[in-house]
Amino acid sequence: MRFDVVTLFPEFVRQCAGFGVIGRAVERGLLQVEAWNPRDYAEGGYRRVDDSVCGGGPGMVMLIEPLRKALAAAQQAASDRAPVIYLSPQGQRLTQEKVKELAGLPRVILLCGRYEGIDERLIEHEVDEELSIGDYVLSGGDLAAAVVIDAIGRLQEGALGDTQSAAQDSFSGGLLDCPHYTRPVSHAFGEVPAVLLSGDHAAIDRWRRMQSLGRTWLRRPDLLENLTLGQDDQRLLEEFKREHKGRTHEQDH
Ligand code: 9D3
Repeated sequence: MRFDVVTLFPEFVRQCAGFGVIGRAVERGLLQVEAWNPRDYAEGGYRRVDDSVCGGGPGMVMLIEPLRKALAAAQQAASDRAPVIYLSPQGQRLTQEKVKELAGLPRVILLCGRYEGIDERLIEHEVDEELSIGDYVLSGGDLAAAVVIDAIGRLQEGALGDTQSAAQDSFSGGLLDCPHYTRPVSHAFGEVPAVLLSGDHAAIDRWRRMQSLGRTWLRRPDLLENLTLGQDDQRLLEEFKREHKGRTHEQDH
């Protein structure tokens, strides 16, 4: 899959694509990330990419022309026409469902704004879709683009090792992850739960499923509301609730 990112901070985007799972996917040729700087397409000695807001008010708005030219260059860099996604607070919220959908595309162009945003006419003419990464205020779309590349990139076939798996992801099953432990089994901070040392794989699977259900119930009841639990899951969750009662857990309610 190929990402072309239109950004005033191309070095930031390139750096982000150089680390960890995404860096390895790029090295293996599973993923390509290219950055296009609208400043390279700006006119005059000052290479202006922004101007004051029409109608008055604070801040600046990104000019149409440098962005239009940078987008055209990004489109022409590959043979097929790519959908243009504008990262913006006004967009649809990014979800794992949306991530999976986008992961099936051969290519997308990510358009990043700075300042107050970009001229609405460019959005109307060039943007296919607007996406937000959540209800908080960032200073620009560049970090959001890096989030999108990370979430989509790790789903590319072969990007994750065999020990990790996209199928096991928290949210993929609509539930939060179970707790994880490693050595030492005994530590001043506590013991590893005995079931995990039992060698009984069916019991371990049941315990993990129960923890996932229980933690989702405690921490993200909104996720549980969107699921219909099977009979086994309902029993596991009831068992968790019984064990939870009478116990106090600082981070839980
Ligand atoms: C203080 C400026 N705000 C006035 C109400 C508007 C505003 C403009 C530009 C708020 C944020 C931004 C920059 N944000 C993004 O470009 C952005 C973003 C975000 O802020 N939150 C979540 N997802 C995204 S995607 C792009």
